[in-house]
Amino acid sequence: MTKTKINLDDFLSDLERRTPGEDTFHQAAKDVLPDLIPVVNETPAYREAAILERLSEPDRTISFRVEWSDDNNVVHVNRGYRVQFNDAIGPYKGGLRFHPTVNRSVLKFLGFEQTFKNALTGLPMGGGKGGADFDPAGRSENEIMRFCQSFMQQLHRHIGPNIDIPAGDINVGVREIGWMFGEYRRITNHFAGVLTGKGLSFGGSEMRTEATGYGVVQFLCHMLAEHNDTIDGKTIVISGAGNVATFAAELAVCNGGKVITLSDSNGFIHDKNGLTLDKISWVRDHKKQSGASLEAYADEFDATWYPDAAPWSVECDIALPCATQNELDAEAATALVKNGCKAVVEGANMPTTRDAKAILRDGRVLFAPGKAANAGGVAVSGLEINQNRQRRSQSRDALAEALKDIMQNIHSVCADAGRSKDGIDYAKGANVAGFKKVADAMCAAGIA
Ligand code: NDP
Ligand code: 2IT
Repeated sequence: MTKTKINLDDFLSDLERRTPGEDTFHQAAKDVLPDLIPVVNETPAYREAAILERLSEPDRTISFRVEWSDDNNVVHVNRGYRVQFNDAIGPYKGGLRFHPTVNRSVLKFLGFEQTFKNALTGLPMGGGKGGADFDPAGRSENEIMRFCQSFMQQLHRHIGPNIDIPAGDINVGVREIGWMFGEYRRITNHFAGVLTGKGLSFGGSEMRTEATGYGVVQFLCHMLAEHNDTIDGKTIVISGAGNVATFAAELAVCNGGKVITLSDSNGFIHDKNGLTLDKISWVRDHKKQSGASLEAYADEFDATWYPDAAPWSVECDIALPCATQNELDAEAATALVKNGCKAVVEGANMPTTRDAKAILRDGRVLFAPGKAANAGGVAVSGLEINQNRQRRSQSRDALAEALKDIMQNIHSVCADAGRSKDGIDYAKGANVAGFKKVADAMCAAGIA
């Protein structure tokens, strides 16, 4: 029987009532649902199967205690999580984040976004996210390794190559994945493709490290081409100084862009001469030291350090927020519009606040949402899964080509679904295209 049409305000207030205090998750829902409700109301099969009610509740949220001892044998307790959001189109897939701001709400927003993102890649991956409120800043290598091992002692029972395949995210890179993979094998005696982002010598994929940042710039180039423009000679402001930011900077520079900022949780650097590949590589080496600040860049090169600030007031053509959620707010968006910024492409997940997005829209700034623009990372993770299943590695060239094809396809799928007489709404296009794939799979699976 067809249910009555969904009303956005009623739906959101019911969601808020059922999930008190989960502000970041509510924010993601408010971003996405206005694009999905018209689709659901027009599609009786989606209403009858209560697709939206089911998609706004994760399949399950697992949380566990992680105990570990520091170098002085002091015992610490953190909280670990895995949010298995939706497995309609494939095993749960998504990163693990270690950061003091991690909580259930943050991981639910990330798992929700991941579900649509993974659908956009065209690969069979469901959505999940996990992590812990552990802060690795200032911790020794041994302490971080012990934390990774303790975390896996809990997580291992919930994951598997056909169940849930985590990867990295903030503060979890190839080193941490190696420690977690080692612990998984120690506990289970299984060598299985249970994590992606592994080192190349034990089942990792070429191009995975570069994939997210490179994919962001590839998406940007397609978006500019769609609007008869190119990246060549453009001034680019980037936030973050980690995996996504530095590889986005690298490909932007290789394609003729002039990157003039990077940032971290302490502030940002403004390098008027522009970053070079050598300077980017210096940043990567420098940030490998636990808790290292980007401030040292200003001493090493001819650049200015701005403590406790984000780079959005620096004049630019293009802005790439690549650090964390809600880092680009209304004030930042106002400055970008005022300075003539033409495009904002999200490397991070939900870095742009809702108010900021409205300001960018009114200022006619092109906008690409993270679930489309940063999907290159999880896409190559999907290719790592395939290589692990076949026990064969593909060449770097083949994977670089595959990444390019996937990013081009994501761009055209989002552009087609977001096109109207007013131009292209990439955020709407990404939401609708990702949603339909998951919704159709949920309908096909029936109701238990
Ligand atoms: P990294 O840990 O490699 O780098 C994160 C960077 O962001 C660091 O420079 C860090 O500064 C900065 N940062 C983190 N939290 C804050 C904060 N609260 N305020 C200001 N700066 C902050 O992470 P990634 O580059 O992997 O991830 C960056 C973003 O990209 C995240 O939103 C992540 O979810 C997203 N993403 C990552 C993918 C991947 O493959 N890695 C794939 C798709 C999206 P500091 O060093 O001082 O902590
Ligand atoms: O947000 C993301 O897409 C990631 N952190 C990557 C997830 C993955 O499984 O590679």
